[in-house]
Amino acid sequence: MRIFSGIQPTGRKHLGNYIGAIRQYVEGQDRGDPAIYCIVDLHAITVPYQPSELRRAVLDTTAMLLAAGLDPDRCVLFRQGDVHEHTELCWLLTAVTAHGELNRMTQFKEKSARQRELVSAGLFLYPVLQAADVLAYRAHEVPVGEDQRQHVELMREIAIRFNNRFGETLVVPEVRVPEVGARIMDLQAPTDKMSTTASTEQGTLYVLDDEKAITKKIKSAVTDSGSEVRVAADKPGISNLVEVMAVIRGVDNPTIEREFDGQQYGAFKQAVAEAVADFLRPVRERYEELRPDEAGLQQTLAEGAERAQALASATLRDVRHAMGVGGE
Ligand code: AQP
Repeated sequence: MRIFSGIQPTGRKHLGNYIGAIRQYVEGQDRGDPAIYCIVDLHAITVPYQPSELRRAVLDTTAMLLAAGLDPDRCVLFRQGDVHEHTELCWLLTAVTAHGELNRMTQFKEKSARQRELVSAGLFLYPVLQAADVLAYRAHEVPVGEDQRQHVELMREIAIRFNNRFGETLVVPEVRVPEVGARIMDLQAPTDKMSTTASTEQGTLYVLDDEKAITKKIKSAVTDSGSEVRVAADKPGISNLVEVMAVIRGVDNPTIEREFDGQQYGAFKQAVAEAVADFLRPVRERYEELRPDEAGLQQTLAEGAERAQALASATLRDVRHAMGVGGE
C-alpha cells in the first residue's frame, strides 16, 4: 500500500491541519510501503508570497511534521520543488484535464473570489499539480481533510481518463478522510472550516499556540444561546468543540455528550481548552527543539527528495512513453 499526501509550507499549521491530516500521516507510516509526504512549495506560489519567507516556512513545516511524529526512517519526507517530475507530470496531465472541471473546483472559486491581486493561472491549475503529486508515485491512498475530497475525486478522473486514452499506466488512488475531525471549524465562524487563509487569528487554534492563547480562543469561541453540550445542526460551535474533544480523547461524539451532560458551556469550554493544550504541548516542545537545526532539516529533505525522485522518475518514463512525448 503506497500512501501519498502533501501539505502547504505555512509554519503556522492549525488544529484542523493537525487533526485532519498530520495525525493521519503519522499513523500511515506503519501501513505505507512507503508513506510519502511532501511539503508543497510549488503550490504555495499560486497566491502572493515572499520568496525568503517561503524557504523559511518550508523548514517550519518540516520541523512541525517531525515534531508531530514523522520519522524519516519510516517515511519519505521531501520538498516538492526538489523533484522536477511533479511539474513535468502536471503539464502532461493537462492533456487529459477538462477546463470545465477545474472551473468547478470549490477551492478555486473561493480562493479566486478572495484574491485582491492577480488570480494566477497556477491557482487554476493547482488541482492538476496535486494530481501529478499523487499519480507520480502510483499511490493507492491519499490521507486528507474533507476540504480536499473534491481534488482527490478529480485526480481519480484524470488517472482513469489517462489510462483509457493511453493504456493502463497510472494507479487510481482512494481518498482517506478521518471519521471524526475531517473538518474542524473556525471558532469564530463555526459554519466555515478553520483555514490558514480565510480564518481570523481568534478563530484559529495554531499547533504552536501556548496554553494561554488556546484557553482565550476556546473560551471566546462562538456558541449558541442554549446550554446543552450536544452535536446538532443548529449548534455548529458546540458541535465543533465536541468533535475536537472526541478526537483528542479517541472516542465518539456521543461519549463526550454523555460525559458533559448537564454541564454549562463555560465548564465544557474549560475542559476542551485543557485537553487541547495537553494534546499540543508535546508537539510544541519538540518543535522548539528541532527547528533551530536548519542544516539537519535541509539534510532530511534532501535525502527524502532523492528517494522520492527515484520513484517518480520511473512513472514519468512510462507516462512519456505512453503519450509519445520526447525521444525513446
Ligand atoms: N479545517 C480543517 N479540518 C480538517 N482538515 C483540514 N485541512 C485543512 N483545513 C482543515 C487539511 O489539512 C491538510 C493540509 O492542508 P494545507 O495546509 O495543505 O492547505 P489547505 O487544505 O488549503 O487548508 P488550509 O491549511 O486551511 O489552507 P487554506 O486557507 O489555503 O485553505 C489537507 O489535507 C487538508 O484537507
